[in-house]
Amino acid sequence: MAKYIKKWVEEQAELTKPDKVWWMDGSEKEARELINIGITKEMIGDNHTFSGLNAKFFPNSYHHPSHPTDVARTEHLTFVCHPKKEDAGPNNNWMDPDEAKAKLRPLYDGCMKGRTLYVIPYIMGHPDSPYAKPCIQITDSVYVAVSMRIMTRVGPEAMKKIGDSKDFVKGLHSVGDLSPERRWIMHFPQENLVMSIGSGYGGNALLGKKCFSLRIGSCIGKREGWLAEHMIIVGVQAPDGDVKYFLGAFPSACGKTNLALLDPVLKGYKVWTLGDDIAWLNVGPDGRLYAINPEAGFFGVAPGTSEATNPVMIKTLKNDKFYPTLFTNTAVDTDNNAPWWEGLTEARPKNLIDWQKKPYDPASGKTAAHPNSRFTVSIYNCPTLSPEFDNPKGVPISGIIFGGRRKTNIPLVVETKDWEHGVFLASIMGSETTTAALHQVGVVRRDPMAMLPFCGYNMGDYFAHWLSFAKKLKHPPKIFMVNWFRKDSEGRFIWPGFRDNSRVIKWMIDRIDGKAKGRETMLGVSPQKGELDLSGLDISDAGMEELFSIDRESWKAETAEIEKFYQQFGGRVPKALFKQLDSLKDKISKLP
Ligand code: SAT
Ligand code: MN
Repeated sequence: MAKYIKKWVEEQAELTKPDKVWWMDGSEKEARELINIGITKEMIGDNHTFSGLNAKFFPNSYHHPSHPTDVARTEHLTFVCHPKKEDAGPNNNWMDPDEAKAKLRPLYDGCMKGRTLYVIPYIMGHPDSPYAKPCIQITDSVYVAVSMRIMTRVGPEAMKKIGDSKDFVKGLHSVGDLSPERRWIMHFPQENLVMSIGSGYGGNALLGKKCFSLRIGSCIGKREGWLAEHMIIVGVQAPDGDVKYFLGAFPSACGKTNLALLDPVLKGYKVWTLGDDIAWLNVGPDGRLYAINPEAGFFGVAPGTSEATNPVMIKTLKNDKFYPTLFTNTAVDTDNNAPWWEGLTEARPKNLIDWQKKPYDPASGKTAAHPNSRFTVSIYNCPTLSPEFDNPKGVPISGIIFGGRRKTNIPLVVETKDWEHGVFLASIMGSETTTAALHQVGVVRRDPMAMLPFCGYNMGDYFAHWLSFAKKLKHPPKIFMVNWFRKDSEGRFIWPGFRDNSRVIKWMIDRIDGKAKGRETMLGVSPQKGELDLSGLDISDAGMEELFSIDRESWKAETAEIEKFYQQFGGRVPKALFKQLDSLKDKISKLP
């Protein structure tokens, strides 16, 4: 066996002292054994890790209740440990690597006593892809082991790919005692290492996801000349059969997953799904930008997902092709043992147990499913999966869509002037907060490229890395900025959104094909009157105008905020972006 893998695993076992070490082979037979362990043996508090759900509603489906305090990513406990603090930037929590390890060591010492250590060999990306990365994760949770098999490609191929090399990404995970007091998610970019303890939640514990594919991945990409991005990948097929590939980056609560599985309202158009969360971008031999989705599954938010809002996802969840599908922290309808969440059906079932498996009392004022309850399902179960998904080369990208949730300022759609201008607008993108719990509602939170919590190094350097692609790309994709969330003076959404967003994508395709002329605006090219297909849509001319209106005073305030935002990065924001900002300010001052 590959000697460095063996050595690393032995060292971790010496530290964590499990009763047993289990090398995963990634087979379905093994997944069934692991599920069975979760149903009969492993516990989280008073609950078993898994319980079987009714296959009539969702085949191969299992319910998983998490520890009550372990329901989301914990950004304040997430650190990126570069030797120098400035390299982590203000966008990351930082700790000195030696100090971080000294802190973690005693927590890992003996943490797997009485438990099984699962070794998960996995590949991010297709095994034959030149852009794929082989990795090894260790965990002591069957939930994590089974989830990794859905979300990544687990199996001996990863070991083969690593061979006798030292060069593989390492992840050490333990649920520890699940206490937020002893919970840490620490990244060591110099060693391609993640150490995570105290949480079993997706983004904290499935280390192939945000930890590796984005934080560590962005650092590797910086060194190797590629980009690890928080983006969906879709192919959009026009009535003539031509398929163009798009990337899309949106902060949370902007309908990213719905766009990845869109059923277009426009006749003859079809969306092919390649990814709903992460894209790795490389310049291909032909000078075009190529994207692969390093993952192999969806870890999606359940509440709000229904036949009406996302019929393709419901079909995905009802597909029995890939075993199994997990429902984490949803409620369960006890009359038929089916998972349920707010929004799945209009009427709430009579007899529910909540996400902690306690009888649900609607009078409590709480939701039955946790607001961040999730499903974990294989992408191979998706009926709109692109035939190109397993193409090791990835897909060539024609357009990149950046968006946010903004009631003012950002128009429905603009095409940026060129790569640099596109990077500028992406670097200032933001979203208005939607939940009162953490932030003031309606405040713009800047989230460049939707990467703020996921860029593993100083964001100023990240912008420079993005800009460097201008020279490398012979045929750069067009960069678009969209906003589905403009509101009128009475606070109502002007644009219908959802399936109607395909109208905007059609215009992008027309621009790429040179079929739409567009008109110049302060922010870039927007559709001329008549260029957006509005057939069958009830929207007034005044409404359409409002969707694209640019107001001088609120843009003045916006540029002042952008300047403050840039200044945080301690002089690392490239001059080219300050120049772009100056030129924007100049245009604003000339507005009527
Ligand atoms: O687990 S993920 O990080 O993908 C989901 C989330 O919490 O954002
Ligand atoms: Mn995400």
